Formats: sequence, structure tokens, C-alpha cells
Amino acid sequence: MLALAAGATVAAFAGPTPVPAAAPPPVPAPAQGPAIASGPTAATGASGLAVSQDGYTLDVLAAPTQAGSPGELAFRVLSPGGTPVTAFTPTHDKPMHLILVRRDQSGFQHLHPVMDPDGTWRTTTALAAGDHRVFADFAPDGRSEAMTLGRDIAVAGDYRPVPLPPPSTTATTADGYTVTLTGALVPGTASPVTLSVSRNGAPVTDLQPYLAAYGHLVALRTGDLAYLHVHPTGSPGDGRTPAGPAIDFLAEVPSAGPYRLYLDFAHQGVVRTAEFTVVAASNPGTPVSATSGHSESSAPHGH
Ligand SMILES: [Cu+2]
Repeated sequence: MLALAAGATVAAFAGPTPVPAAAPPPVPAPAQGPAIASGPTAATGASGLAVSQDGYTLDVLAAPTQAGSPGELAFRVLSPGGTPVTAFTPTHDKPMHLILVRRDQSGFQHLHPVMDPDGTWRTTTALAAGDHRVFADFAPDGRSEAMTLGRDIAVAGDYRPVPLPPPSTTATTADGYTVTLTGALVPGTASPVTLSVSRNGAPVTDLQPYLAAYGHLVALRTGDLAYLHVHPTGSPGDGRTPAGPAIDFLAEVPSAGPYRLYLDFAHQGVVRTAEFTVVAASNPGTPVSATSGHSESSAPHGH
């Protein structure tokens, strides 16, 4: 994607460090545990907590190992039969969405790797020191719903964890955009959330389509990085969805407590990310946040 083009030009990956590929673990029966832990879960919307689900396994073949040094991230999705999946149904315009975030919820990246014919997905990225969560969000051919598998990768270096920023309804980007969040996250409910984009105080009304919408929102639960599916409620060209300043979503979170929201939006040819901390509360009257302040958007590390 556009914002990452610079990083992708970095040269030669010095040598993949293979991450041991575990044999696909047995698929837990849905009844064995809480739905949010095993993840299929239309009911809860939480996923990304397991490296293997419904027989599909995320097999990471190579990942950057040193802080700040661009390296290749390569992975496969193994099918229930153990062979790599090579056919995917695009969701949100792409056959594979790769989300990277450090376990402290900083350093969010949303990448679209390219697949080799044998089913190996590859991209290049640089990561800060620490443990990072890798999420692969995809729909294998023949399966109607997307699924998200996740696993950790370790990056050596001087790890300085970043505290979760306080809740805020406003986020700013480094280049002058302000995004305002309205709505409340109510556990177990498809909660309307609206994000409004302005720049230098003026509403932005010419957002560009990005991933079949005017914005793409990822929500990660603080504490375990459960990955929540968030759906835009309108799409470009449907005759009723304006190109900003407001972008409407339905977000369903499984439990009360803090979440980090990452909004990707495109304007004037550049994809930007605005981040928010939001506390979900069962009382629908509870405001999204009680404190002021703002969170800085982060460009992907190393760019
Ligand atoms: Cu994507």
C-alpha cells in the first residue's frame, strides 16, 4: 500500500530465520472453551487468538529478527490437510490482510503481502524491538467467512514498552489530520461508531476509497490482542455513502474494557492511520471515554 512503498524498497533480506513450523495442532471442539478463546465466533466477533483454527494454521517461515532492520516476513496458511492454501477469496478488496502490532499495541502496520504460486506470502517490513503479534485475515477459497489467525514473533533489541494511551475521542496524525470518534462500544452488540476526518480544522469530504470503503478499522482488545471484526456500513459508489468527513462502522466487541482502534483512511493518495483507545462498557449510556487528550498516529516503524 502507498504509505509503505518506501519501506518495500529496502534491499536484500539478509537471510530468513526460520520460525519452527509446528505441526497443526488439533482443532479444539467449540464446546471445549469459551467462544472468545477459540474464535470462530460470529457471536463474539473475537478472533486472532489462535495460531490454528478449524484446521487452518498460520505457518510463519521468516520474520525480521533485529530491531529496525528491514527483513522479509514470509508465511503460509496450511489447510486442514496440511498443504498450503493457494486460493483465497478476496475480502475488502484483498486476498490477504496482514496486521502487525507489538504486544503493547504500538507500531500498528496493515500490509498486503504478495503470494507465490506455492502459497507463500511475502512482504518486507521493519519492526521495533519486542514481541509482535502477526495477524493473517483471509478467507480460504470455499469458505464463506473470513478468519483471522495470529501468532507472535520476537524481535531482538532494546525493548521499551509503551503504555496504552489514555482513552480519547480525538486522534491526530503527524501531517495535520484530526479524527474524531463518536459512539459507544457495548459488549455483545453491533455498536455504531462514527469516525470523522478533518484537516487543519476543515472537514475532509473527498476521502478516497480504500479496501472497498472510505476507511478500514481494526480493533484489538487490550490484554490479549483479540482481533475484532469491524464492518463499514456503507461503501463508495452505493449512492448513499459520502466520501467523508464521517465514516460509519459497526463494531462488535465481546467484553467490557479497553480496546485500541486503528483507522486506516486514504486521502490525496496517501493512507494514514489514526489510533484511539476506547473503553467498552455494558451500560449503553457510558460515554466512549471520560478523559481528554489525544493519541498520536503512528507511521509504520522504520519508514
Ligand atoms: Cu488489508
